[in-house]
Amino acid sequence: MFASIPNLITHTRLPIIIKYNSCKASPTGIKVKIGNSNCEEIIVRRTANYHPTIWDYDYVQSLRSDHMGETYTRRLDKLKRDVKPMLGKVKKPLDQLELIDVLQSLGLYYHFKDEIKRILNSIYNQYNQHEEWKKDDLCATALEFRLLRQHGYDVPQDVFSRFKDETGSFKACLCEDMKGMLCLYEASYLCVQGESTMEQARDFAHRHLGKGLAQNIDQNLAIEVNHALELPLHWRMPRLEARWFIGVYEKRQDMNPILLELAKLDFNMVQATHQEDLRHMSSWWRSTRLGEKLNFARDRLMENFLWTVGMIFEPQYGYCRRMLTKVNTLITIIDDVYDVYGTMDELELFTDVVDRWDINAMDPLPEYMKLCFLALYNSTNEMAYDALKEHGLHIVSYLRKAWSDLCKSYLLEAKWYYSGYTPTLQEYISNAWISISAPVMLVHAYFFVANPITKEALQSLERYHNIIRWSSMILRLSDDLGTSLDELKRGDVPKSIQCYMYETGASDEDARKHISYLIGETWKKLNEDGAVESPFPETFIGIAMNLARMAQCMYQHGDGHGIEYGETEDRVLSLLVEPIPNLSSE
Ligand code: LA6
Ligand code: MN
Ligand code: MN
Ligand code: MN
Ligand code: MN
Repeated sequence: MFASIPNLITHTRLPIIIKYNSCKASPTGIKVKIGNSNCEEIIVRRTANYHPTIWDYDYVQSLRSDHMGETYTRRLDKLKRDVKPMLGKVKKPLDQLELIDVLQSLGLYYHFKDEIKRILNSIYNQYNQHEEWKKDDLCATALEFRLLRQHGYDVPQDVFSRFKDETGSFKACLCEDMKGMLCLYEASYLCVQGESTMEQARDFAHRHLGKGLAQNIDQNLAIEVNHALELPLHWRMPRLEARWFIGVYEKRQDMNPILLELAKLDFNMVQATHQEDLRHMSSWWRSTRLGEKLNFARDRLMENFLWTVGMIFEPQYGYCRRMLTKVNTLITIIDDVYDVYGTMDELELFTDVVDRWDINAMDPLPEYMKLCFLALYNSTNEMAYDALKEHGLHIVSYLRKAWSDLCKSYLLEAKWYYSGYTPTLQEYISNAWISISAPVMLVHAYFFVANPITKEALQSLERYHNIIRWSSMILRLSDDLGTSLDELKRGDVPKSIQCYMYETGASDEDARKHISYLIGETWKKLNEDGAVESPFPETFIGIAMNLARMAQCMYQHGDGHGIEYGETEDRVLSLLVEPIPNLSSE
């Protein structure tokens, strides 16, 4: 029954220890003097064969978009002043919703937050009145549903009842309306658990969109349908979506040149800010010299920065992006310490030192772990110092607790690995949502964006509020889909897919389907907990959701975090390196 996963059971679990009788040429490793003999133990460690970074330091430092400075700022302000009245002028609800949707997709929501909120609020307030405009219009109904839910309004799934027939199925005639199908499909991802109409809607729309593609539908619509079927809007990384949608919007018949110019200019100006963040972080990363000293670990400054852009792109959150970049680089290398390089004894020591958060306890650590720990300790304490300075709050206990929980979860996986143990899926998941490191990222992120920091939120952080759990879970499961094959080859614990196979006897394909299904179910929980009252500010909830989106982006085609070339390289280029050409003001 388990024939398809033999390496789970037979893989060599113990680090190979070779005894040498003299000190002559030996592989680099830890040398342990055994008693009085001349014998040394050479520990041959695992290797992940991660490639060296493809992003040269000088190249990163040379990235300097010229979309900065007063000329551009003035033009941007002028365009914003032109767009604001448009939002006041559109009166018909459908026109309002379409304009809001376009602004959001172009990445411009943050400039018009107040105006957009006001409009949505007024639409919600007259929810059950004047329904003529949407009564027979599936797209209008779905668009309203999606936008209102996205902004936390409680809209019932029953709004779709009128599109069903007596048998309770969606009316067959609807499938002629491709745009309606697309709207319905995107809306269906805003569902919460137990909403059967929304599930039905998703299946129905998915089926007919697929059929529509096989027929001769409008070419521009086909591009949008393909895009949606690849990954729904609600699951997409916002910046990448903006970059893509600007190109789509440009080709639309009803395109508004002012909106287009604003979107392009804003994108390029935001990119210039990101480049500035990136240059600072690449200098910091180089100054730590961890990339060169820890040769076994992933040197992935660019990707670690890209994650932060996925989590929060708005220019005013540069501090958050920079600090999260530090957090991510530390996570990435420490994960490799546990998964690849460290011996069990070393890992026990390291976990203990992190838990005690005590530099006086560092002495027994091997050299490479001293570097890791002190870099972690110094960076974390520096962030805590910033919080003390800005908010008068001592937050070290929250940060070190998150790190300690992470290291303990890493250690448990290492124990499982060395003992050859395969946990049940449930047992695996109860540890793996922490070992994916999202709680560490999110706990830090809260302090970088919250103002004021509240007692309620601190308590929720400590208990790892559901929003943190669901976001972490989506990251974990997506990561497993993208990385577990390579991980098993190099020697690592069985991940969710393999645990499920082992437990149920399912094939790899079916296990992957099950994990994808779990991702969908977790999104429903995240939708629900993200919309109800919570002690967290909107910005933080946005970061948690975006982290889940970023995960789906990074692992969409495999290990986009570990492997820099290919998809990830393209994304870095289009988001962080290349400005959008053809600005009409140039
Ligand atoms: C992914 O690597 C990795 F390093 C993460 C911690 C994912 C989140 C990304 C960051 C830090 P791997 P593992 C920006 O697949 O060992 O090795 O948990 O993670 O499966
Ligand atoms: Mn290296
Ligand atoms: Mn790993
Ligand atoms: Mn790991
Ligand atoms: Mn992984």
